[in-house]
Amino acid sequence: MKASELETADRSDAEAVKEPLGNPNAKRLLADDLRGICIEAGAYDAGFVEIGREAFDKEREGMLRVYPRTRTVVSIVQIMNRENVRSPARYLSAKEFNYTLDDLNGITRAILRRLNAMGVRGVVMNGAFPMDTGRYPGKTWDVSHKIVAVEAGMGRMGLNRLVIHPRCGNFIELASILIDAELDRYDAPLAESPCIDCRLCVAACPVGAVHADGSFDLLTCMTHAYRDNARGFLEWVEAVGASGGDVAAYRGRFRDSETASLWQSLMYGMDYKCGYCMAVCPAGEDVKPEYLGRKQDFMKEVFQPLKDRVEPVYAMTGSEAEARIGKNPNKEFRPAGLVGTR
Ligand code: B12
Ligand code: SF4
Ligand code: SF4
Repeated sequence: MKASELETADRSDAEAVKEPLGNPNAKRLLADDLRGICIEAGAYDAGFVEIGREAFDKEREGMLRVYPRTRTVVSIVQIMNRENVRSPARYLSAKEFNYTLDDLNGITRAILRRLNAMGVRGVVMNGAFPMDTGRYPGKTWDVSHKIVAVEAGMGRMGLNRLVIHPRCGNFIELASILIDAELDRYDAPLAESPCIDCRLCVAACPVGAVHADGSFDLLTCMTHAYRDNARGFLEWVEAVGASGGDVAAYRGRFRDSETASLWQSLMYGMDYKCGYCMAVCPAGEDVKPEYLGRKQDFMKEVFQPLKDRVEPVYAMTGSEAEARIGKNPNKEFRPAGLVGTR
C-alpha cells in the first residue's frame, strides 16, 4: 500500500456532502467560553478551526460524511506521562497510549454533553480505534487529528511526523469534535515549529521509518509498531490456517511469546511495539531542559535503553528495514508484513 493509495482510498463516495448543511438554529459560541469548557472537562489544551479552512480541502469530505452540519472542528489535546512513554518496560508505554486515548474519549464526551445542554450539537471523533474496517486496507479514519491540531495552533509536526506541543512536546494524544456552532474567532497554526532538529527520532527508529529528509515510511513503521494490529492478526489467521493443525508448523511462524502478545492485545488494548520516535523527542519547553546542557545523561537515561533493548523487530524480508535491524545486535529480525495489504 502506497501513501497515494491511502490518500485516495475513500474518495469514491459520489454522494459525499461537499459543503456543510445549512442550520437556521445554529448557535454562536465565544471561543473563550468553549476553551473554558474544554479545560474544565480535563483537556490539557484545545483549539478551534472553521470547516472552510483551506488546509481542510482534503479532509472536509470525511468530516462532512461523519457530520454534515459541521461548522467548527475542535482539537482536543491530552498530555501523556513521558516517563511511561520512555520506559524500556514497553507494556507500560503501551498502557499509556491506550489509557490516554480512553481519557480523551471521556473528556470529549463530557465537553459535548455540556455543549448539548447549551443547544449545540456535534459528533465526537475517536482518537484512534475503532475505525472503519470496511475500507481496510485503505484509509480507515475520517478525521486526521494531526492536521486539525496543527491548524488549531496546538503544535507543529516534527521530523518524527508527530505533533509537538510548544510546552509538553510530542507527549500528547489528540482527538477532535465536530460541532454545528460557529465561533467569534478561530485559532491559527503556530508560526514556529518546536522541533529542534536533533534527529534523535531518526536514530532511535529500529526500522528506519523516520527519514532525515522529512519523509516518513508509513508501511515500514506499521509493520513493526503495529505488529499486533490488523495486518499482524491477518497473518496470524493465515498461519493458523496454513498449519492445518500441525502445531510445530504454527510455532515456526508464531512463537508462544508472539501468540501471547496477540492475546494480550485482544484482551487489554493494543500492545504497541515501539513509539521510540516519540519517547526520545526532547522538544517542548518543559522537556528541553532535560536534554540541552546535559545531552550525555539524556542519551544514557532515555535513548540508550531503547536502543539496547533486546527485542524482536518486524519487517519485510529483503527490505531496507531488515538491513537496518541487522546492524543492531540487540534487535532480532522477524519476518512480517507478508499479508494484510490486499
Ligand atoms: C494512520 C495512523 C498511523 C500510521 C501512519 C502514521 C502517520 N505518520 O500518519 C502508523 C501505523 C504508522 C502510526 C504510527 C504511530 N502513531 Co498513529 N495514527 C494514525 C491515524 C489513524 C491517522 C494519521 C494521519 O492522519 N495520517 C495522515 C497525515 C496527517 O500524516 P502525515 O504524517 O502528514 O503524512 C502521511 C501522509 O500525508 C502521506 N504523505 C506524506 N507525504 C505525501 C505525499 C504524497 C504525494 C502523498 C500522496 C501522501 C503523502 O504519508 C505520510 C506518512 O504517514 C491517527 C489518528 C487520527 N485519526 O488522526 C494516529 C495518530 C497520528 N498516531 C499517533 C501515535 C501516537 C502513533 C505512534 C506513536 C503509536 C505507537 N505507539 O507506535 C506511532 C508513531 C509513528 C509516527 N512517527 O508517525 C497519534 C499522534 C499524536 C501526536 N503527538 O501527534 C495520533 C494522532 C493518534 C491520537 N489520537 O493521538 N499511526
Ligand atoms: S513508532 Fe517506531 S517504527 Fe514507527 S516511526 Fe516511530 S520509531 Fe519508527
Ligand atoms: S526527536 Fe528531534 S528531530 Fe525528531 S521530532 Fe523531536 S526535536 Fe525534531
